[in-house]
Amino acid sequence: MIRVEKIHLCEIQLPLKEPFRISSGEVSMRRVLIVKLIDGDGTVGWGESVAGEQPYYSPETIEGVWIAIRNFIGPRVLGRTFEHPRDVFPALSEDIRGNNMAKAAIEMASWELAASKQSASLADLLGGSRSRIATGISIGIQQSPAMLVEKARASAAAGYQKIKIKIKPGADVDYVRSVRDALGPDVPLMVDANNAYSLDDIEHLQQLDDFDLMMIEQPLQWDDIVRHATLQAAMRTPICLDESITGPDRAEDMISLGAGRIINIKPGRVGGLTPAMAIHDICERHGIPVWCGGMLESGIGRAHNVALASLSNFSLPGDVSPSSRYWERDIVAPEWTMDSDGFVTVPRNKSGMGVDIDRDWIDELTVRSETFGL
Ligand code: OSB
Ligand code: MG
Repeated sequence: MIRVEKIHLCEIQLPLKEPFRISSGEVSMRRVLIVKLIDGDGTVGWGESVAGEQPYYSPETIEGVWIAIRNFIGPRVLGRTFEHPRDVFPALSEDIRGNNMAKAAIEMASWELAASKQSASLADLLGGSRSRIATGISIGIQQSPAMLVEKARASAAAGYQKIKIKIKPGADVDYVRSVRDALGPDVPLMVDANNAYSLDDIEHLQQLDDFDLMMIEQPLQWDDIVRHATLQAAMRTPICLDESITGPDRAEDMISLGAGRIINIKPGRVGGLTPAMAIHDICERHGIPVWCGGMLESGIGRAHNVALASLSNFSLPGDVSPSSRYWERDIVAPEWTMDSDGFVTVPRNKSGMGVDIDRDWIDELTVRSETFGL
């Protein structure tokens, strides 16, 4: 049972080791909204919002999420008793449209709080069975095929089990061919276009079928399902949807329309862990493999992703790279690490998310904060 009495928000600014470029923009300073929920008995629950600074991935932004939590989402949980954290998402969603990233930050922190309260690991509370998560890397758009090849080669050598290449028109077929030629046929490769194409590009995209890619992620519009079905019918490479899958209904739409064969589940995009698990279950019933995506999360969001990815149908490597891939110093201890076989271990012997918060470091990184409560 949980009953939140206080919500603390803070924005931290974490510099990325190197800028991350996707088709819709670049980020070098990650502005992260951290949520701390405080229960009536003093237990805390941690979460983070995946919203970016600009609405270049989804309509939400860090500023908007802050306001949505303060004005609409926060008041739905404050002072209210929930028997189980699975009851939080329905309470946040009743009559509140969209705002998935704002909902997710509070929803995920509620699960973390509940896990801590019952001295269970978050992975155990979610019912995940894996002890370690197969890990892939997402490589941003590089200036030349040669630079991409260098990054991809280093990633394969580090043990990553999947290499995802960000693409856009002008940095696609030649770039992917260079990597495939350099790394050979056995390295698992995929691409992510973040909406950079339209159905006018069908013939161009068909060239990617030559490279034996695991999948092409979200080639068309961020909210499109129907056109992806047309594209999937014209391509051998499986389409994986990311941006378009905003909830369980969209997953069903993808499956029934044949708009894709794989889903990238990000709990932060779909409103939290409860809807993420619902999507997982739908896909499992339909034989659709899923994997856990990433949004350049700090160690807090990463903890949630790792716990979620321990569920059975997360059968493909996730974008859950270790802390050192992103940050000089993460905000959790121990930091997230990956072994040389490309696995991240699911923490089980600690209650809650399985890592400690480096509060001093968070305080140093904080640029603004706000507490509200009963
Ligand atoms: O499309 O998966 C994406 C990062 C920011 C916005 C969108 C995406 C990404 C990534 C990063 O691919 C994956 C990671 O966190 O390592
Ligand atoms: Mg993506």
